[in-house]
Amino acid sequence: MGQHSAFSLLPIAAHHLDTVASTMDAAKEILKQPPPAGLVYVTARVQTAGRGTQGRVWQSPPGNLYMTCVVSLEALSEARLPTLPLEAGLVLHRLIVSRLPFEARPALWLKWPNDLLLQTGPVATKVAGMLIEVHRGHVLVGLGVNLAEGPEIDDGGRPAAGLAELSDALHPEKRLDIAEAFASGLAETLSPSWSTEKRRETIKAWSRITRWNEPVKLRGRSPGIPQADATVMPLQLTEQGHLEVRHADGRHETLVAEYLW
Ligand code: BT5
Repeated sequence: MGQHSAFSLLPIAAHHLDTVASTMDAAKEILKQPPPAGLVYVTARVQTAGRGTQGRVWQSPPGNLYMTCVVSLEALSEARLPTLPLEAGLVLHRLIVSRLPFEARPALWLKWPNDLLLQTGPVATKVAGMLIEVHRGHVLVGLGVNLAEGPEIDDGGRPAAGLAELSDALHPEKRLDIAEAFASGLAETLSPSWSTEKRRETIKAWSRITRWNEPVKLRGRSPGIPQADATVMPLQLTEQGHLEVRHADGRHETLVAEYLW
């Protein structure tokens, strides 16, 4: 509890919990009191109601990593929000890559806006997901990383995989180590003030790590949209970090992460 890291400009405080409904809710509990300045994060061993975007379930058995980082929007600037998932994704990608054996590294890539995928066969498996929410003037960055196991996916999502079998550095025993490294990496990335140049660098770096030739499936969009489950081709990130895609009929659309709606 309340340990501080000397490695980043934003001070870091951690709360390690055992069983929670969701670390997003645990983080919101913490926000009922004014939190300390800097980055606060919560981890849990197990979640009983872990969630993804649009109310989807995030399966959360023991042995995987579940955490939520909280940073005040004041410290960030609102202009940074659209690119925040990209920045967080880059931190996550860098962290996991650094713990993978050299030969496995090229298989790891980021899918817009919040998935970390591992390409070991024709279908990439999902090894981590991020969920961003804004609450009481703070941004909450939730992260789930499959270490021990990739649970059975039965809701139409892509298959999941665990990372532990690839590297001892991604063993479930390293869970809190990985959490701390993610929090420090995020604090380090977010500490310098935001600039147009930083935004361009982020978009460039992220664009190198995604796979532009992999179609994106739009799952369960609002009813009434004809292409509710359309498969689209990603084209490029806009200057704001939104994703421009091409539909099968040639029409272009710019996708905006759900927490910005
Ligand atoms: C995400 O949503 O990928 C965001 C997941 C964020 C989870 C973290 S855990 C800590 C924090 N506390 C929470 O309650 N949440 C955050 P989305 O892109 O909507 O993906 C959800 C989909 O991924 C589901 O519909 C399933 O198909 C699939 N899925 C569920 N559990 C999974 C798992 N453990 N590993 C891989 N895929 C999973």
